[in-house]
Amino acid sequence: MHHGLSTSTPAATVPVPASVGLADFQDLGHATDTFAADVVAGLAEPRKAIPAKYFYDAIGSRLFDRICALREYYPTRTEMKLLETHRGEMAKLIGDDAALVEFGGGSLAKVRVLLDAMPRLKSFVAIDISRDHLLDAATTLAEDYPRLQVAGVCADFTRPVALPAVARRRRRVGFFPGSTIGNFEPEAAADFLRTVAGDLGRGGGLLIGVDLVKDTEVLERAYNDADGITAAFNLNLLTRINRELCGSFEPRYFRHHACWNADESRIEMHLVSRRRQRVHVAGRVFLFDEGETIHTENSYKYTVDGFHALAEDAGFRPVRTWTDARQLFSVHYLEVA
Ligand code: AVJ
Repeated sequence: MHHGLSTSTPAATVPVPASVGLADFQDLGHATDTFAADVVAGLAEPRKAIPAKYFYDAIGSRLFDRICALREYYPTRTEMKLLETHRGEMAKLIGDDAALVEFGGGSLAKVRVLLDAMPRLKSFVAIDISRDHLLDAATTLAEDYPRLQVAGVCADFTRPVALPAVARRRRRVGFFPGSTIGNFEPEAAADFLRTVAGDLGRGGGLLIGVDLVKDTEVLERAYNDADGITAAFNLNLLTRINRELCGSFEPRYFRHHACWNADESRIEMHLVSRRRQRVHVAGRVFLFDEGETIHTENSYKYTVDGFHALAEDAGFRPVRTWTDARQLFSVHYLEVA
């Protein structure tokens, strides 16, 4: 079965192939690039900072895949194990009649664990800002699950998203794995959850992965791996700025730094200037003192109770929480209250 494909904006970089097995593909046109403006504004701040979402160019995405496979990086492996172990129970809570909606799907690898446990599920919607990646991943998924109606929406999922027809007049259950919620400031995390509750509507649910507060050594090792992959991931941001924004960064004059900030309950990543230097970006000049940093990421960690409080504050009711024996990671099923 094949419905018409609709694109609400002509922002396409690659045309949608006529024969893709998607029930629907929409581009809400949110993908307007603010990289230059965000970098220039962030470097002009007294405490220099660049949003973590800019790590993920093609090279950064590949480095992130390698991070996920590192011995030290426990979140991906632990979450996957939780999904595999408890998918039967998760499938019951989701329900075959629901439309499953993944926010920021990426490679759509994790949702396959759920789909394999739900052969009668009717519809799945993937929402992601990266149009070409989304189109690829969703098309492959549609081929692998021919009985499932698969739709894609290219959109910034932090904004309200009008869901496609396959998700209308159904109960909707969101899926937000990977502890991506940890990249939001707690206030913004609550705003995001409120927006998601609105997208899902009454009777909806949300299955969400959340990294937990734990031993400082375990946390810091996960962001300071012995192979230096996380360092390369962090430093790649400078290479990306050089390439895309006419930057003059010398990556060797910066070093990766990641540490646990207990007061804020977050891992912070920084790029530390090894010397006093000046750097050109997009026609502007920025001065760095020796030891001055660019703050590139916050990764907030929660306790189970702390996350429940946040979810409740944002209009969800915690229904079920799964954690591993070492309490490294948590997956929560929440209902729109
Ligand atoms: C994708 C945001 C969950 O915070 O652990 C991994 C990103 N940064 N190593 C995380 C990341 C450095 C990751 N999240």
